[in-house]
Amino acid sequence: MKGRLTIQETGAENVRQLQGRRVSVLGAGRSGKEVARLLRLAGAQVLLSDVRSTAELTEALRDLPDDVALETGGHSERVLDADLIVISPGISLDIPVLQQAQRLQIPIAGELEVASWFTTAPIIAITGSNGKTTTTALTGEIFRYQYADVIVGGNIGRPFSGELLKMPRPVFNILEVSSFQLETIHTFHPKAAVITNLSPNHLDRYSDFDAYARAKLNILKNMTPDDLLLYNVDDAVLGTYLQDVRPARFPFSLKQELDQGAFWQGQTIRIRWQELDESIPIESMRLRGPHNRYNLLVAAALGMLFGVESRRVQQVAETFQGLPHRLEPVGELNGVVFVNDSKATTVQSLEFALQSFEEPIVLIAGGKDKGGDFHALVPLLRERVRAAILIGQAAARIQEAWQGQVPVERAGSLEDAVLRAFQRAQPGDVVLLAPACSSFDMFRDYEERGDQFRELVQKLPHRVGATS
Ligand code: UMA
Ligand code: ADP
Repeated sequence: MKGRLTIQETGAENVRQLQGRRVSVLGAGRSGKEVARLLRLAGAQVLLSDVRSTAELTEALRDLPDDVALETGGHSERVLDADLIVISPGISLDIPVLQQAQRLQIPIAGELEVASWFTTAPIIAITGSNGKTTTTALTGEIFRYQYADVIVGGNIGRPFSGELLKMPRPVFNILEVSSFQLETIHTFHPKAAVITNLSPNHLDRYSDFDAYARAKLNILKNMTPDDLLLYNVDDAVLGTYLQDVRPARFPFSLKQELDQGAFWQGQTIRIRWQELDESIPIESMRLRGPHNRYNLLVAAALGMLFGVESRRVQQVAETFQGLPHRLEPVGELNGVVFVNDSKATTVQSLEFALQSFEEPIVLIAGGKDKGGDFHALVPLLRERVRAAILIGQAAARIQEAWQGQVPVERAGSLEDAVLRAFQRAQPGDVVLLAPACSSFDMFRDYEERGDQFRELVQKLPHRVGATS
């Protein structure tokens, strides 16, 4: 028997150590399955353990390799019979079996950490409370125009492990990383890190905002002065957490011109960094809203810093249509436009969504409460929102915050909410689904919520007996 793995500084050493070692992987979702494969490839003996029953997991485990042992219906003591435990991001270090593992001093690493052992190509890691996925996707598009083998993965929905299995020798790794993933890194070392912004999120998992912010800032853990931190200098809260950081600081802003950093000058993106001084005119940008000006700015800055030609940025700005569930137009009926922003799961993202339209908005919000401050939005709501229709567990708390400021009503289901919103709307209005909450009280995830919204909008003409 080889004994416990001691995590070393270099990925190659860690990969070498995996040969013949017993590794328990917790969570048989997307991350767990892919990292199990990667571990097998490195010669580890893998046990994959999940709290869900075999029946529930049948579909998920269809293509699991035979030589991965499986435990379902809970994490037993078997998990502790390991030289390393690898966990999925959705699993908290506080669960009993992991507390026991910590007492027994069994090393624990997240999927992101383990995947990073398998590549020496530069990592560009993008985190923040909002805009991670869009910024990652835009950056990926810009890099892919120029470089053939670019991984775009991570929290974006494609585990890093799985992407490395498909592309073992990338030129760049562009990763969206979440606070959950950053809790369990040891050697994960980005060449460039982005923090898009910092506002309350996931307060159902963290004890307070500070704990959440600290998890995000763990992205800096192994970074050195040779690395770059791109950060939103307009975000005062973020600024308070960046007083003493090791990597070189690269600010970006929508509000001020910077001697060093990236900013907008009218319709031109300007990037200044050491000898680099690049102006990129953006004649038309398909993505709407001020938040997307941030997202493109960051993606452009990364492109310029890593040798992409500026015309690639222009091409992407003109063609990138955005991702599903992020300000996605899903239909129009009697002059009312319906927009699906199901991924707006925080108060801050709702704020940006409201700022993205000139037209009056009938808002559908609510869902599983993540502890956001709904009072903060009142001035903007009064300015932009004709009526708010509330759904889900958080409805009562939101109603309390908004009552008397804008017309508010409650709906028993999303279907009911769509109908009520349409009845409230006037031609020229936007019906916006931007929940400012997660979806898990009524849906599997934000995607299911957005998909149902799209379908309900498509069926609406039949329900109201109108023609579109
Ligand atoms: N499970 C256990 N034990 C537990 C808890 C869960 O076995 O105590 C099992 C579940 O039964 C399930 C599996 O763990 O089978 C799920 O693991 P997971 O929740 O980590 O889900 P994955 O499918 O691996 O997806 C994860 C990310 N999920 C979370 O962080 C919750 C995905 O981000 C990410 O896209 C994917 O890895 C690839 O990297 C989703 C997300 O909501 C989209 N992220 C949050 C966000 O963006 O705000 C952070
Ligand atoms: P994340 O991956 O961080 O959740 P997304 O790119 O998926 O971010 O966008 C989620 C929602 O957040 C969008 O629907 C939009 O309303 C909002 N959003 C996008 N970019 C930003 C940004 N830079 N700042 C604030 N809110 C944003």
